Formats: sequence, structure tokens, C-alpha cells
Amino acid sequence: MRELTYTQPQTWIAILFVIIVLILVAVFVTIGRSARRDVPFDEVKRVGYGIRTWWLAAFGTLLTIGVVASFFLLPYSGARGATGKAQQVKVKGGQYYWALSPKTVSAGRVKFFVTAVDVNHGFGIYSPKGEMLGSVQAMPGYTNKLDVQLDEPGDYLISCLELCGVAHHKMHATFKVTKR
Ligand SMILES: [Cu+2]
Repeated sequence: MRELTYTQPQTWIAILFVIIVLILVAVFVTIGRSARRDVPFDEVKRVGYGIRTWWLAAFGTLLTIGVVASFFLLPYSGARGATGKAQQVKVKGGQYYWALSPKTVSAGRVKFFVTAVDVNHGFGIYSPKGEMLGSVQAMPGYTNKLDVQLDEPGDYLISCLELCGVAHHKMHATFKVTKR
């Protein structure tokens, strides 16, 4: 089995994060060094509160737009208006493995029936590009369902998302989506 890891996007995220932090530090240092220290509070209160109100309104609007827009990007079949019959995959999670049956599906709607044999695990699916597509808890004594639209052929990564023991970080599996 090919070991799938996603070092590249993580590295870019780390670099971007460091750049943002350095910019923020520079801004704070510049303001801190150039600001007058003897300004009475009442003098800045009106302007400050005004900025705060507008910032809150702008941020709230942006957040609302983001949340609404992201609903259309959900990988869940229901959100995509899928009507076709789903292929069914049975998933068992155990310390420290995933057992999938079948291990290959064809592109389209897939419904996972997820359970665990020992403790709670987190069943997470990543696309061949490393994007997270969905997750559901794997719990002993329960079968949770995850209905997703997998249109892109390739190797998908299953990774445990619930700290389940000492070898949790090694709890991966792959499964294949073939062209329809
Ligand atoms: Cu785990």
C-alpha cells in the first residue's frame, strides 16, 4: 500500500502563517514605537468605538457570506442534490487500523457505514489532493453513516481523527475511487 501524506500543503500553510505573524509583529512594533503615550482616553474613545462598530459589522457580514457560500461546497450527497443510488462501504475501526469493504468504489455517491471494535475513533476522508471531505465518529456498538459524493478518481486517504491510543497517528488506510 502506498503511504499517503500531505506535506506540501502543510509546508505552504506554515510559510504563510510565519509571514502573517511577521507582518503583525512589524505592525505592532511600529505602532508601539511611534504612538504618543499621553493621550487621554476620552479623546480617542469616540473614534475608537466608531471603528469598532464598523469593524464588527463588516466582519459579521463577511462571516455570514462565507458561511452561506460554503454550504454550496459541502461534499455531502444531500447538499449536492444527489439522487443516484449510493455504493455502500462497510468500515470498521480498531486500534490501529481501518478495515474497509469493499476497498474500491467507482466515482459517484458513496455511503459509509462506520463502526468501531474497541474504542472511539474518528473516520476522516481526504481527497487525492489532500482536501478533507468529511468525517464521522466510529463508535463501538453504533453504526454511523456518512454519505458523500466522490467524483474524482484516485487514492483517497482515511485517517483517524480521534486520539485513540499510543499509535493513533499511524491509523491510516487508503481506498480507491475508479473512473465511472
Ligand atoms: Cu485514532
